[in-house]
Amino acid sequence: MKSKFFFASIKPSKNLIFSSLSPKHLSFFNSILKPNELITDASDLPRYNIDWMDKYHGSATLVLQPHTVSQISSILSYCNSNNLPVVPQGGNTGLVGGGTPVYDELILSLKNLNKIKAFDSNNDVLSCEAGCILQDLSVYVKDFGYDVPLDLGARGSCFIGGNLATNAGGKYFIRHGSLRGNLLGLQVVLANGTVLNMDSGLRKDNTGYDLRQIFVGSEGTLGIITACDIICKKKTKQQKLMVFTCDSFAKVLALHDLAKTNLNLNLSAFEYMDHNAYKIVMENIPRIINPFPNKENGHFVSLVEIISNQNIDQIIEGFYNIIESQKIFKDAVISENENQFEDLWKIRESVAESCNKIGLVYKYDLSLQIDKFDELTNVIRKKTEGLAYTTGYGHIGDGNIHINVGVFDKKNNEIVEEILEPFIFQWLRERKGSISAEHGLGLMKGKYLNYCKSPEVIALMKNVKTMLDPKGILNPYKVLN
Ligand code: FAD
Ligand code: 2HG
Ligand code: ZN
Repeated sequence: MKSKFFFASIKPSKNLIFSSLSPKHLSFFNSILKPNELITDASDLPRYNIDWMDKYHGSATLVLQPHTVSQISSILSYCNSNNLPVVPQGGNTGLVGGGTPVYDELILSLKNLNKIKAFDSNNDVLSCEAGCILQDLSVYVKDFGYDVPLDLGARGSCFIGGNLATNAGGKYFIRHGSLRGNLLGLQVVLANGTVLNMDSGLRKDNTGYDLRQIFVGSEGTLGIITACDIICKKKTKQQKLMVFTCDSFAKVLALHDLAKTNLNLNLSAFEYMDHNAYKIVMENIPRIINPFPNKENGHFVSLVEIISNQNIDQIIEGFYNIIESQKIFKDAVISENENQFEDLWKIRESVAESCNKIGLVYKYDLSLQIDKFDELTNVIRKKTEGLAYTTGYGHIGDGNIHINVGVFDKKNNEIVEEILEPFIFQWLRERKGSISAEHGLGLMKGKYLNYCKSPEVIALMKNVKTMLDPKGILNPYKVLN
């Protein structure tokens, strides 16, 4: 019989070829790790076993926190020989249940592989270990006058290895493109302990298959990412954020179009929040100042970041005049200094945290034609009326919407999940969308992979998995479940 989570989803059945941790296994790990590299104390385990949303709960009794690649290689080689399943974990900020165990798989935390190795300003390349916190990398390259090609709300906790393992998107996709596109070198440890160094350090290197890329976005199911080389870009001298309210979603789309046409390479980010997303932030995050305190219901908020090395005010003025003459927006604010820039961004970045205050949140991170964003949000809102609070927000410039459905009363979690799944994935399939734009599949969406990949593609994915991890010890039950 299948067991259940404390919320509705059915757990995949336990794979019976896996061993459970025994004193013999523990003594092996003790022989290759120092005492402070193993966590077994019951009071320390929950923060590794429970995800950021408090939605996915594992029951690992051992967390390993090695400092070196050779320790990771020995750990994996041993786990592979002894059928011990392993969940790689970065900052544990993932939103699809990928970084926590489903049963008692052991957790391999990358937190001690946190050395920044070098920044090469001739080639614009940052070299670091996988456990570096994204924000630390950003601060480090800033001193050289550079930006890392990725930024997201979890920057203070997520690790670059986790970002690569999920191919995280974030707010600067328009400006920098994908993280995988900015990857130069990668070091990976395979399930059998083999260390792969794929770090030629060269910008151009067409020597056969690009094996680095199968590990990017593989969510810990094909190998453990231990180090990387990332291409960074020179900082632009000036940046400002314009925030607009619009009285219809059609006007948000018109604003987006005008921003692309008139700002061109000066457009760095374009994000939006519907009224519910804006409202829940204002009600739940006291440190945030509302720039539009008197707004009536029903408005949409767009954030437009502009960058330039010269005359940013002139660029902004030109753009503002065009959209004002076309009556695209109702109200607007423009950041005047670094603090205001950050405070305004904070509004958008606080939606996820605010939704957590409602109750259990069902998160849908979707790629879809942008003109369908609000339609889908309204369909979901109507279907769950009275049971949940629905927000629509996200990365308009990337065609990526986030719909968060926060259930008011936990007794209705199961009902809401049944209303939404697979309905939402079917709705997307009919419109050729993707069930995961940037968060990955994890435990949550592996079972719906066939909604956007053909049987032939899924079969090849399974073959790749079997070739690299024949016993399936790496992050079992995730992605291909
Ligand atoms: P974890 O959560 O620890 O792990 C994520 C997955 O990667 C798991 O499957 C894990 O097994 C695997 N993994 C981790 N490290 C490794 C490794 N070294 N080798 C192999 N596998 C590994 N995501 C976005 O894309 N865009 C956003 O804008 C965004 N904003 C967010 C805002 C908030 C407030 C929060 C809480 C999350 C947000 N996320 C966003 C989701 C999350 O931050 C990203 O998915 C992030 O990349 C996860 O990194 P992590 O280090 O926390 O990984
Ligand atoms: C964002 O863009 C993140 O804010 C989180 O990707 C989205 O919580 C979510 O659904
Ligand atoms: Zn996002």
